[in-house]
Amino acid sequence: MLCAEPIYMAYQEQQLQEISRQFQIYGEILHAETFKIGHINETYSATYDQGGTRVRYIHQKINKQVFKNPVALMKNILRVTTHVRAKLEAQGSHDITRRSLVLIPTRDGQSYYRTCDADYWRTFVFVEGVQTFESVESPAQAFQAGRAFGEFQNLLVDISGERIDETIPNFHHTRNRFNALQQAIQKDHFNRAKDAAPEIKFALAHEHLVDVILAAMAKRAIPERITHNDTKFNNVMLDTLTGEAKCVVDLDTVMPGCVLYDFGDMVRTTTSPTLEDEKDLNKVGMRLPIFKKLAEGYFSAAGSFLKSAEKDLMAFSGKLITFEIGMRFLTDFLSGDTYFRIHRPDHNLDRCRTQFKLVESIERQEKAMQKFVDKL
Ligand code: GN1
Ligand code: MG
Repeated sequence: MLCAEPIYMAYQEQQLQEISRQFQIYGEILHAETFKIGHINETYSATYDQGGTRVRYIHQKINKQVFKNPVALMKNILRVTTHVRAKLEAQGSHDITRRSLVLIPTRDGQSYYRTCDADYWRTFVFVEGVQTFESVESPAQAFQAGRAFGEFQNLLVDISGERIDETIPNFHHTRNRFNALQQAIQKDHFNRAKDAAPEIKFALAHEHLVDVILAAMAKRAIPERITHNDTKFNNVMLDTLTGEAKCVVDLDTVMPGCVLYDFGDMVRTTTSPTLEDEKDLNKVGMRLPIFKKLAEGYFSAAGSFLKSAEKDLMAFSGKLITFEIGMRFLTDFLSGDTYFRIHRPDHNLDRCRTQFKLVESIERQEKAMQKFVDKL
């Protein structure tokens, strides 16, 4: 379960107070806490007193090393959340402010606030009565995760107008990710390749995976769609009482992509009982019953638009995306841990090992996984 851990707070309450004044929020911050969520942005939850009622908001500082164009990124998020909300309203859905993120505008009507240091901040309504989990605890949760992201993709199939901006170009370009790893191995700036010899060997031996989806997309057998691109299980908010998925969060990487990247990352983050950085590799593995529920949940929402070429690669996508993120962790380890926030030495290497162990587990069960999908 995700909790607000006051472990590290780069911004103190007073500074957050200053930032929060820029947004259309009434009342004063009573207290604020760091949210230990994600490896990239800085996130705080802040409690305000509004006329005697306590109300919470999320304040987030966008990592501008990773997101080079925060203005375009915020334009995407505003477009996507507005579109989703309008569709939910048209469908007569209830509980809409808990089913899609709500951006709070700044006092001058912008979706973000830019500080004098050129930092970009945004504010969301805090969705109450939901929980996020780092790993799946029941098949029902896997179903909910699949349904939530399937629904999200489905809500975006008809977004019209100009192409959504690519906030990080080639984000899931697995060939580029492989090349970046090769370069990091060659440079070996930090003399760490010797500590990761088996992982490097594993990665190089799996090069054949990296062009499969890219080739299908280049041939247009698989279409470009608007996808979430960071479908970790902890990006789904589940209702605390009913366990039903309410809302998907972390919309920074919503961009044109392939639905299989989303499904693959769900396989990666739901099917193993472990965390992404589990050190005991004996515990890491793809659980087929969980996979089945995930696929069922995803199909219940995405089945209406999926093409057979997409369906055919669903089990493969789990292996590919797990491999991709393993490569990214390994690249960052070899390059001095500059991208993913780490909390201990060798953290990125541990994360890579967990991913590669999961790739092996998927490899062993891929046929059974795809056989199940084929019947859906
Ligand atoms: C990063 O920050 P977070 O945890 O939401 C990364 C994802 C990775 C993920 C691995 C923009 O997401 O691509 O899958 O870590 N986001 C970016 O946990 O690189
Ligand atoms: Mg993210």
